[in-house]
Parts: sequence; structure tokens; C-alpha cells
Amino acid sequence: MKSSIQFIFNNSELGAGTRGASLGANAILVAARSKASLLFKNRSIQTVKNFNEFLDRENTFPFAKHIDGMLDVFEATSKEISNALTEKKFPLIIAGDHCSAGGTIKGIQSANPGKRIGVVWLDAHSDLHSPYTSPSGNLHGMPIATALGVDNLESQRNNIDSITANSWNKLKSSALRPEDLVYMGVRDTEKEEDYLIQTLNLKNFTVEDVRSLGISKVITDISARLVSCDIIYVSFDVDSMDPDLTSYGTGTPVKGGFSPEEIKGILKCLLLFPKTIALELVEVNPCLDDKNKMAEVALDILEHIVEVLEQK
Ligand SMILES: [Mn+2]
Repeated sequence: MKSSIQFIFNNSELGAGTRGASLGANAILVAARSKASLLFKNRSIQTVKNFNEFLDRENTFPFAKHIDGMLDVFEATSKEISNALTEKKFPLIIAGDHCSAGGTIKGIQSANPGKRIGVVWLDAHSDLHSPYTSPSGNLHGMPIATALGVDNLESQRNNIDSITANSWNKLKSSALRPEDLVYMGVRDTEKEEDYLIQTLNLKNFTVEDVRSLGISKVITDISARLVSCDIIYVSFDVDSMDPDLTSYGTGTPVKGGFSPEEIKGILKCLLLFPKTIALELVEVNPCLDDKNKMAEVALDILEHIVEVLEQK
């Protein structure tokens, strides 16, 4: 399916608390060129318009930083992803911070009206906060809450103003049912998120689960869980990997993650699901790195992804 892969760079870092994730996709491109990789050879790259200039303005939304700009990010992202899917392409997205993935899910929804979407979210974090619960106000901790359409008022800690509330309601797609979400590698959550994981009965395959059960058993279980979904989106935050086995070139590294080899095995199986229609890699941050190491790890994984897709 070589011709149908569409690389999409989404260089937004509006949702991150640390600067530099907007350079992640280009850091991978640089790694590819310096290693004479064929990954991007003769392939077009679509670039989503970014709104990172909002970072140079005063933030007036302490519990959802730059949410005004994030509305633009979601709109631009959704349009680009929806267009690629409508053209029967497989979007292979390399994005900055993970928040824009909420826009990706919106785009998948708009290109597939009425279809039931399954999401496999590989991440150290559950990204379940809302402006009502976030301790940091960083939007990259909220994309899954936008997809599920949850506020989690039971765990409310912030009193938000009406502009934040209205903007938040616009970000929410509610495109995802809780039972159609599968986490992998989540190991750093806060109590507000734990509340949702428990009450919504969200499934997480921990690193230990994958090691003790084996990848194939876990994949069989995921396939069964998502049997009622029509299409599947895979979202891969590089912080799902162990920083000591990869690099600290990501915004919020957490020890105890997957190895790159485990990730390759997992992604291969997920990509071979006939229903999988898009994959996204996020949170490479060369500003936090030593000699672009995380981008090199990501490059190796992306080469594997393309190989699998070409054989699919
Ligand atoms: Mn993360």
C-alpha cells in the first residue's frame, strides 16, 4: 500500500509545558537525512498549519493554557486528517505535543460519520484531565478527555471562567466511547485521572502485563475488546518507552516503559489489524535531548512502521 501512506507533520506544541516539541518531526527528518534513511524518500509531507505564536502572547487561561489557539489547532488538524482519509490515504502523523491528537480523532470522526472509532493509546500518561481538574493547565494532559467528552466534575479542583468552559466544550468531540479505548504503558497518573479510569472502567495494559502475558495474547485481547469498532486509530507517545532505554528527549519522561523493540512488536500487530486506519507518533523534543537521540529511535520505529504498512 506504498502510495497510500501520507506523512503529516503537525508541529503544534501549544499544549506542552516545556518548549521544543514543535521541532520533533523535523528532528526526525534531520535524523533520516543524516543517516541516509529512505523513510521520506520520494514521499510528500503535508504540514498542518500551527498556531505556536500563541505562546508569544499572554496566556489568559490558567487552567487550559492557550485554549484559544488550541481551537485553531483542532480545526486545522481535523481538516488535514479528514482530507487524507477521504482521499483513501493512511495518515502517518508525526506531531509535537499530544494534545493535537484530540484534533486527529475529530478528523477521523468527520471523515467517517456514524462509524465507531477504537483508539489504542500508548503513553506513560492517561491524558484524562480537563480544565476543571488539571493541576498544570497544560492541554497535552487532556486529549483523551476531549475524545471521551468528559469534564470529571466529581474531581473538580479549578473554578474556570466561561470563556474557558465554552472553548473546552468546542474541543470535545465525544467521538470515543470508554469501552473503545485501550491504553498501553500508562504508569504516571493523578488521582483525578484514576477516578475516571476506575469509574469508566478504562483498560490499561501495563508494561508488566505485556511482558508477562506476551504481545500476542495482549493483541488478541485488544482485538476482542475493539471488535465492535469499525475503525482503529493508534496514538504513540514516545514517553511510553523507557527513557533509560531510549532518551530523555521528550517533555515528560517516566521510567519503567517499553523498549523500542517491544514497541516495534506491538505497533506491527496493531498496524496489521485490517481496521487500523491511522497512526500518530508524538512528543519527540530535540531541545531536551542529547545529539538527537530520541529522533533516531523514532526514525528506526517509523522505518519499521512503513515496512509493515507496505506489506499490508
Ligand atoms: Mn505522555
